[in-house]
Amino acid sequence: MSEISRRKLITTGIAATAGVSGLAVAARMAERYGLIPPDPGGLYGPGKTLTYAAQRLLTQNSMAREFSRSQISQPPFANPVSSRGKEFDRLQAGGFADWRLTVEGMVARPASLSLAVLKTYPSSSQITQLVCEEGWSYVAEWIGVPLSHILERVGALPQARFVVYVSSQDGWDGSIDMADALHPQTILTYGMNGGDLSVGCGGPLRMRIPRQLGYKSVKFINRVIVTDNLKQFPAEGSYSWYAGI
Ligand SMILES: Nc1nc2c(c(=O)[nH]1)N[C@H]1C(S)=C(S)[C@@H](COP(=O)(O)O)O[C@H]1N2
Ligand SMILES: [Mo]
Repeated sequence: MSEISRRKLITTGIAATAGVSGLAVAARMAERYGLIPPDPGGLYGPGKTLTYAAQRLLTQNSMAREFSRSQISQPPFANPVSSRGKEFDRLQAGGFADWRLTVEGMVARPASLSLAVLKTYPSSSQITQLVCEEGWSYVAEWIGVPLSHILERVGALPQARFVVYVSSQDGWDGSIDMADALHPQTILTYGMNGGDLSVGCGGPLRMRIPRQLGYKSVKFINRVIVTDNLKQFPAEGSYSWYAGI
């Protein structure tokens, strides 16, 4: 589906549902409220475009459900992880003292942050459910730094539209738009269920985005890139780029 026809789909929809007279007004609304999803894989069909637009209109500021401590899954589910390579093993052997998170791209002050530094920033915790697209889920408590805090510290530029996060250990990357990047429940987690985030659960640092499916919560992240487009950043495997729940 071309960019033009995706735009037309949304603007026609807005004009019809909101009773907006004139497609030009609807087009301005779609632009203002960021309703046209990016098209990293070149395959963003009408269904997905409408899902994204509807979610953005209805749930821009909504919160993912939080659970009570007694609802935490026991024992916490963790997927087995394949080898993460020699460099990761070296960092792990050193207790991740040499590990760094780099923050780069459309930012005023690129940064390279140790775990110790991340832990001095304001922290946020959440008891939320991780939902895999394959049909299983678990509830856990995660603690970390809100991504919004990092973006503020490095001075994300106003033209920025997306945040890409990279797991150099196994090549599983993710990206989100600014609405999700700035959302208070989007956190870079270093702790889980009262302890450090184990390597088995994605340590030393894992993105947690409870408003989207589990595959957007990328484990072992060590690079964050702020950008205004996703052209060089393909979506997660064959999965849909936007996975709102
Ligand atoms: N780096 C990395 N992150 C990843 C994955 C992966 O294979 N590698 N799998 C994703 C998928 S599909 C899901 S459902 C969750 C699983 O999280 P868990 O291992 O805590 O159960 O992690 C996501 N994050
Ligand atoms: Mo998954």
